Amino acid sequence: MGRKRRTKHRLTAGRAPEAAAPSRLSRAWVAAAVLVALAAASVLLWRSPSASQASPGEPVSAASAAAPAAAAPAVTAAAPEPDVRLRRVEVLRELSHERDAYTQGLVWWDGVLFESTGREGESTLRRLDPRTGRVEQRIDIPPQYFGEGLALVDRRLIMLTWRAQRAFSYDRDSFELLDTYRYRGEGWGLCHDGERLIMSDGSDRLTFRDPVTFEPIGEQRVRLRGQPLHELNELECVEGAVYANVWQTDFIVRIDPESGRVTDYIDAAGLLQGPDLLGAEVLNGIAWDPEADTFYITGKWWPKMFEVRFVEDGR
Ligand SMILES: [Ca+2]
Repeated sequence: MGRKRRTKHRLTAGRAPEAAAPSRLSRAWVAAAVLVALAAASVLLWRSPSASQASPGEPVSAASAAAPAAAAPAVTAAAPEPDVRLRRVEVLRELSHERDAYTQGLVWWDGVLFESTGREGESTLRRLDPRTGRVEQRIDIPPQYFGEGLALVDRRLIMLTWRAQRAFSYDRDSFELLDTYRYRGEGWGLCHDGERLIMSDGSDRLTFRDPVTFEPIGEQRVRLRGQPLHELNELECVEGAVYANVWQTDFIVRIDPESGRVTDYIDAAGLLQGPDLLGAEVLNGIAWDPEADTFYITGKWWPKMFEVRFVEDGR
């Protein structure tokens, strides 16, 4: 993957005024020490697991997949600002998830789940029974394409590809290919808020698109505590907000798409345990069931899917 790693959340201590009195200098050193501590916490919070150089298409070992869970305590230590709510996942139910599903997109609609999966030669579009996780319908995507995010617009399922700069539109019921759209850049996550499509590309940018023409109609940069939040991946539009899981972490953020501000920070670490981690890759896939007001969460090659709620973190 040719994408450059980005420097994230760099904090600079800044110089103390040269003519400052000793007491002011002391305060400056204390402030500098606090900033250094914050920077260290930020590095802990945002460091990638051992698979940091892997692309979304490269398998990651179970140990790597488990790494974000081990890093979870750093989140608490990072002490988010009061305006970012820290929440956790309450598991309501577990259901099975096909182990060959390298999940890239997940959408709930009228009692069914639609899922897109990735990797060249293995990408698929599926319909699942959310009561059991069983695959009820499936088509293969042409092998040269690496499937990515998925959104439903009326009767059309729109599926991104990672680097081919094409999105495919499929009939919701028959999975017949209806149309192909072209776009620039990478395709990661996609959701439909009822009026527009919202798309991520692995950066901190959300691009708004016309749901009929797929043309860009605006964009928003996402910030967590004032800092750019990169590697936004699978998306879910929920009542005016956008939920995104962040690539290579077990964290989900709730974003206000109008301001770009992260309002909620959800720790989803530890969903998979023990043998279920074997061969499993990162968390990816988030869908909202508006009837039950619950979320479905899974990951790449995860053997399970979880129906959950996001609740206040009482820790
Ligand atoms: Ca989704």
